[in-house]
Amino acid sequence: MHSTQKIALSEKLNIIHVDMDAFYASVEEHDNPKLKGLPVIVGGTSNHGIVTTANYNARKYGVHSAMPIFMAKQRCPNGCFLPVRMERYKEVSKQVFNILYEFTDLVEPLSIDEAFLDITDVEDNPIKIAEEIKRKVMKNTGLTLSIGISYNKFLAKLASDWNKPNGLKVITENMIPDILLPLPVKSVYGIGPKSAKKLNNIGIYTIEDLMRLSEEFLIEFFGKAGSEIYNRIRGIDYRKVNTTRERKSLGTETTFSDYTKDKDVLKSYLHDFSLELESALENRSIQGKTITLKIKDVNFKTRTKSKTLNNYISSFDDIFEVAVNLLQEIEIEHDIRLIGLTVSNLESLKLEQLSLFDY
Ligand code: TTP
Ligand code: MG
Repeated sequence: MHSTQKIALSEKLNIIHVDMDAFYASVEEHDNPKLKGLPVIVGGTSNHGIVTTANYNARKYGVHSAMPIFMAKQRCPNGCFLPVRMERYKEVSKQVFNILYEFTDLVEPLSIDEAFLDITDVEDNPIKIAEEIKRKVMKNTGLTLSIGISYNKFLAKLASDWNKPNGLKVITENMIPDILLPLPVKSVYGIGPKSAKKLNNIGIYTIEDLMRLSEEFLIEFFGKAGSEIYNRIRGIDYRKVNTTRERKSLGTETTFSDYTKDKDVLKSYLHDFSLELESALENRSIQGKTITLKIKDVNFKTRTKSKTLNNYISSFDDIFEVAVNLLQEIEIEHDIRLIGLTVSNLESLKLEQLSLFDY
């Protein structure tokens, strides 16, 4: 599928939408391989609960999110009904988001298993990026996800939903009519089930029907959102990817006025850098796992040495200790004109905000 989707270089396919497949159920299947191949329904064993999600096998029986458990049991009596293990899903979610942040800082989390990425500044081909995300997520978590690529949020999200599970779909501008026109009105972001019903009542079922309506009519019908909907069904969506984290690394460096190869002098710079980095990390509520020392000698030869730790650090003591060890390991032949220290592989403590999306 991927190779046949040739994309013209001129087209800016800069938005990616990712969404984990049957997320809670897939985590359960992965953690307990005995569940493989069986219909798995997460939401508890009590008849009073509701289904959070069902794996694709259980969906064949008509089980879906938000359905009462008793009904799911009627439809799928042989299903494996499991309790919700939120802490575990959050942990996996964090692993996934950390992978996304390796590609760009421009990540907008939408829920525990879903995000937009703006890849405008990432050099690789968008399909390569998507394949790499899939590969890394599989490697680190054992799970699959679906990815949509396009030039705005609406279309990227539509694309990720296109061939779930484990999908990868690109929507380019020339595909717009074929893809959009037959869709039911409810697939337009901004048209909820109530509005969809109202539209159906006046004989509007598909985007093609919706296209016949004037912008004025849509504004009257939807209020302020009418204009956006008018544009959206024509493939226009100006919404930006709203990031929760600004950067991928934090670093600081200095060029000396007096070149030196005295390690004690260099160490005193690392001391100050470590202090600076500690407060920069604290201000941004982030911590890092990788420390990189950079030196440039009088011949402009640059060398870097990095250490990636098993756990995240943010304190002066920890950063300084790693920095000094790196300095000991690096061989210095000539005088140094520049020294720098960077923390990367950052994790936002703000990712805890994902709990906002708990259901
Ligand atoms: P979704 O991404 O909507 O669903 P999904 O990942 O289970 O399945 P797919 O994307 O392949 O269609 O939601 C992500 C998780 O959020 C889901 O695994 C469970 C939870 N959730 C609820 O708890 N209640 C709900 O009503 C929905 C829709 C999801
Ligand atoms: Mg999902």
